[in-house]
Amino acid sequence: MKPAAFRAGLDPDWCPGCGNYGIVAALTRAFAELGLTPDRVALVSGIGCSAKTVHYLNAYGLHTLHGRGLPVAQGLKLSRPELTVIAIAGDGDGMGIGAGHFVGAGRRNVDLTYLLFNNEVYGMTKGQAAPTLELGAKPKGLARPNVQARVNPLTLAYAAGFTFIARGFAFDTKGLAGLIAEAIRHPGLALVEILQPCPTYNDLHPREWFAERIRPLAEEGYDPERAGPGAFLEKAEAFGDRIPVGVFWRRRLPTFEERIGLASGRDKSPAERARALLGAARL
Ligand SMILES: Cc1ncc(C[n+]2csc(CCOP(=O)(O)OP(=O)(O)O)c2C)c(N)n1
Ligand code: SF4
Ligand SMILES: [Mg+2]
Repeated sequence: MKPAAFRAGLDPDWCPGCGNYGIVAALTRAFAELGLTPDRVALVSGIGCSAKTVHYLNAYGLHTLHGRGLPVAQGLKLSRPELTVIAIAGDGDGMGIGAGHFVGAGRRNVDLTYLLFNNEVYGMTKGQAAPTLELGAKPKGLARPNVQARVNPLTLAYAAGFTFIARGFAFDTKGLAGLIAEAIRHPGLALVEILQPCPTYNDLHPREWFAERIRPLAEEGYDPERAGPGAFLEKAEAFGDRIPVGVFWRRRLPTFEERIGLASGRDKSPAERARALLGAARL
């Protein structure tokens, strides 16, 4: 199927220039590259501008509660393992109210993909500081500079146990699509942090600011399967004149499904597994 087949046909109500448009383009491209079909993909989101993504794609979609996308996505994946499950969160949704679920999910390593849209603000509620905003920064939505320190989604994911950790840029459609496809292919919990300009509330980091700074890790000879914690931290904490993008960490460890004996293949639903076990004639 072509990427356009994954578009729902609704016009997004995001602001002009929002990075979310680029993310939708990358997502549909990744699904097409992987040969997926809409009936095999489920998107689960919390609340925020980012969370509306599920409405604009032609696939199963669940728009849940603020910070609660991950628990719903994990439950869905365990009950319907044949689906490609994508959890979508904003930086407020995922690193604020949903941060406990982020850590808990890292410990489990359920086979799903988690996309964190990082615009450093609470876009939907008019630009308050998100947990990813740097201490002392003052984007236009804030009356005074930010008084809290920043949390880094990549290093928090490492500490929690995510087995695939990547970062992409919303307007690098090809590069981001490649990262999302790699994350989906990875057996286990995969994070893709997406640097997402919010032109309405974050004037500090517009599209051009990121475009001048992003540097693909692959061009620096960095190997996410061999890099140790020190090399990982050095790359993950670089956020200035050079902002690395790409895969930072990849390890093949037993998934939650494998640990509890659930995994009999990614492509079998519970009904299909039961049929295989008991014999089609008896069902
Ligand atoms: C329990 C609860 N608390 C607060 C809110 C209000 N609220 C809606 S979206 C949001 C933050 C959105 O920011 P983010 O997750 O970064 O998403 P963005 O809009 O930037 O994509 C908040 C605090 C809510 N909907 N539910
Ligand atoms: S407020 Fe920001 S994140 Fe929300 S739609 Fe507008 S530009 Fe996008
Ligand atoms: Mg946000």
